[in-house]
Amino acid sequence: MTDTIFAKIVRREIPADIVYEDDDVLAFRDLNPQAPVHVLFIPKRAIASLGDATTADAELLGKLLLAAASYAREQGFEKKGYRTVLNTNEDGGQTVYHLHVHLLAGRRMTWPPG
Ligand code: DGP
Repeated sequence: MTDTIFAKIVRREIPADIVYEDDDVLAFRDLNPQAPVHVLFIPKRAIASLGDATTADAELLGKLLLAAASYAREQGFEKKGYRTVLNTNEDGGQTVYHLHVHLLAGRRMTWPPG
């Protein structure tokens, strides 16, 4: 897959407001926030899109979701709730082809999404 802005963030080649990191996952604030809290959880080992993930990535995908849930809990959003989103390819609204989970919190979300 081609290099992306998120791979550059993982390598610390460009700055980001990093809020969480472990061996496999990096999380940083979205540059264009759509909610009071808008954090992106990405695997350090890049996967372009959800459609490119395989069973070998199952644990990594689980870690992304659990990291997002853990951060939301720490930030006090467990009771009120929050939204996690994975945009996939063009119709899904994906613009950066390094798989990422959006965590949106701090306002009431609407459904259906735009
Ligand atoms: P998506 O549309 O699902 O591929 O989401 C990509 C998100 O990434 C979008 O909400 C804006 C954010 N974004 C794009 N470039 C940068 C960047 O350089 N830094 C940060 N922090 N976020 C970025």
